[in-house]
Amino acid sequence: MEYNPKKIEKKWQDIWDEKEVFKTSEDKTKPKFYALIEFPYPSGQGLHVGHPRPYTALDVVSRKRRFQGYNVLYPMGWDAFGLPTENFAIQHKIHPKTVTENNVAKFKEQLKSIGFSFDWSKEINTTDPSYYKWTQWIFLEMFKRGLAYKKEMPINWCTSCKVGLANEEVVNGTCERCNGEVVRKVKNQWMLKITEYADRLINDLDTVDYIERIKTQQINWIGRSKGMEVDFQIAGTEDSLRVFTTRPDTLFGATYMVIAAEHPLIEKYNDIIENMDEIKEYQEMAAKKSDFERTELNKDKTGVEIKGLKAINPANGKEIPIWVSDYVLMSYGTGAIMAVPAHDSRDWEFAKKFGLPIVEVVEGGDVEKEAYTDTETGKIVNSDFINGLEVKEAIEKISNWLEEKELGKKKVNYKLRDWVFSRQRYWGEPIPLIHCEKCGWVPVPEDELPVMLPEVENYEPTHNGESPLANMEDWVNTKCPKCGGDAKRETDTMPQWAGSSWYFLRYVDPHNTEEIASREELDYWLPVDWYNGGMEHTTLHLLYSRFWHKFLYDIGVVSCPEPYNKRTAHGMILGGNNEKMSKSRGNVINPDDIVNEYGGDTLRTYEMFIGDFEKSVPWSENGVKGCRRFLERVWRLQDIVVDGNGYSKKLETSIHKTIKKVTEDYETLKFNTAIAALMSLLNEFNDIGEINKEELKTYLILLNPVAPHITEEIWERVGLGGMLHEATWPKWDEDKLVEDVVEIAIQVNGKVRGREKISIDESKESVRNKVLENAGVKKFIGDKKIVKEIYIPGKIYNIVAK
Ligand code: ANZ
Ligand code: ZN
Repeated sequence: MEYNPKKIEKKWQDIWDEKEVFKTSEDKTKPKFYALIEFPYPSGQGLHVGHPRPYTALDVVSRKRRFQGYNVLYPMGWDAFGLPTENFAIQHKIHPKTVTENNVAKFKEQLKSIGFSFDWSKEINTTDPSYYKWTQWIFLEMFKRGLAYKKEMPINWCTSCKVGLANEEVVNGTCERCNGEVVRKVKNQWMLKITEYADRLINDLDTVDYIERIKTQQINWIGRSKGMEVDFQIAGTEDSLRVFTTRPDTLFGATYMVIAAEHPLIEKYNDIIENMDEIKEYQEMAAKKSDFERTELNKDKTGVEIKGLKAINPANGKEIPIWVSDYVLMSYGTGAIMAVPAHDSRDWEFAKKFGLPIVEVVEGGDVEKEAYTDTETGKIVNSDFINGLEVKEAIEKISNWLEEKELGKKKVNYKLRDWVFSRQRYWGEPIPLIHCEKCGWVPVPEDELPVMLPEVENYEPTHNGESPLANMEDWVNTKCPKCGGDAKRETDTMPQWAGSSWYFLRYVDPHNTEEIASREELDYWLPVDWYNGGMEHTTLHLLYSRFWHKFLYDIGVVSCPEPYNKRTAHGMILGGNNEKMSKSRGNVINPDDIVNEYGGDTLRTYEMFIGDFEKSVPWSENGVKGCRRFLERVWRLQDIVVDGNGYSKKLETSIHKTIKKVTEDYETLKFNTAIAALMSLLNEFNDIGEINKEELKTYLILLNPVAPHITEEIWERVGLGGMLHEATWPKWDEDKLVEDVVEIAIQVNGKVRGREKISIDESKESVRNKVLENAGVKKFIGDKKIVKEIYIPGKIYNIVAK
């Protein structure tokens, strides 16, 4: 029979489903393996070929671990709240819930056609009230402990989605979702104090096995910076201006100061400042720019000097001017800096542009040409009592001096900001709080959770930017749970990142109605053993979920401080011209087409064979065809199988080597080289012309994690006993990894002209290749024509040439 994936793939998917082959076992004495991939957002476009890459990778590992006796949890679910669904719903006038249901059904069907070994009994959906009840519960626990607070703050406002965005959702000054213009707007927002966890989020990276670039990105994102806060007196007042600096050693070189456009000092000295009009104008201009635009390094520096105010440098008592410029952000440090143009590049550019003095205080560069920023070499100069010291020593000495004089104190700052947790949109979890004039913000009582997302007529945001829930008077007006008086519900919803911040906990016990998950299940399954996802989630989702998990650890819900033991990342699959696949470029490949034409096993094999798993690679239809041909050749192994026990002498070494290679490569993301090894073993089988059942068994088990349907089918047809998924993983024998090697002599026209080492079982063709490449032999054959070759296996190779 021909290889026909259409027939066999559906058959095996149904058998696995019916027999619940991939359901986790209740037997908690077994070692566990919890494999996790980032659950998809069920978009209207359905799956694209990028999705199956990580899914197949951990499917391979999961299937292998099951053969090795592990109790494996490999779950799947839907991260289904969010803007695209809502926007689609608005456009097509379909309820977001219906849109989500349709999309989920489509995704699920697609995933099933690829044969992933998900335990579908653990399926979750973040938009289910039974799920978001617990998202709300966690939020309230944070609120009760002061980790959620409301704050007037400038937010990034997308003028087109009409929604506040987190900094992370603003890409190059535009909205990540719609590319619309983003402006700053002041709004009352719910915030989560992730900054309180900043140190632990850095320090605990030492306890987990994440690939290095993920650790580095997280550390940089949190941006811990050790420095000092120093007070500069404002001349003629009792006030002082506080700055944050990482280089107190350069204090003598501070020739001016800069404050952010929003700094309160401006308001306070309104009367004294001589050029208020000019400053107001500058403030208005700055308000239109995002933090990103303001801090862009190459951008031309702008600013205005504040006339009528001066500061006093505490080191030398000199009066220095104060400027306003947008290169200093209100949201970092104190919103003010001491400018040291000789040793800071931004200050240098600014000073050059506005003709401000540049005073060298660390030797080693030419500060008229550029800022000298090296802190490793060079001695302090022009700095009185710290002259002659190295930078590090000088920092230490002047810090102590400033602290003694009560002019400054040591301070650690973070780039990480608290998390803006409000959205003025419909399709999200309602924030379960009630506002009472008398009692303030009051949590909805636990037994009234979830606060259900009500049905609305219209889910477009209101033109004043409130969530559409604000229009529903029946829903908004309620009673205060504390005093019983009239009160109003919060109408903001949670951001898209909420549901994914704890989903890995729900998977272990998704139907629990009493708690997030039972303690027993949590203690057994957590932490996640292996989590694979995209690099684009390193600083957002991965950090947010570590934060939530740590909070749940602190309140005693989970027993481990970190959620994921190991984190890896896959590269992207690119479309034509090595570009990211996208609808707008028209280069998206639909996995359905590949499954239909070549089969799910071919798709899986190709996605694992396509190249280094961690790197981005272009899609190639020829590559797909090659993998299909490989599977056809595997299919034809049925024709050469013979009875027999144990591995034959001829194949023994190759088989043991392949077992070792495949076993190790699957665990180290080297799927491509594992498949290459299986291809080369297949060639050997075909060279020899027959294999016995034992050899076929081993081969099929090794290939099964990559191509599960075809291998099960061959197993059944040949009658290898039971079903393949019940088999155990083969072991290799270290002693059998080396082959017996012999040396043969090579004669040309009766005389020995060379020698070659070959293995005892090496095929004639392979020996011939070595012989003809042998330097001595080549030389003696020269231009002559080979007329005869006789090979006495393992002994001598005779060539007659004329
Ligand atoms: C004087 C100085 C001299 C500085 C020098 C640097 C080099 P990180 O490492 O990022 O924490 N700074 C402080 N607050 C700022 C704000 N709100 N907006 C823009 N820049 C700000 O960098 C800390 C340094 O960035 C601080 O140290 C300050 O400049 C600047 F040779 O103070 B420094
Ligand atoms: Zn009240």
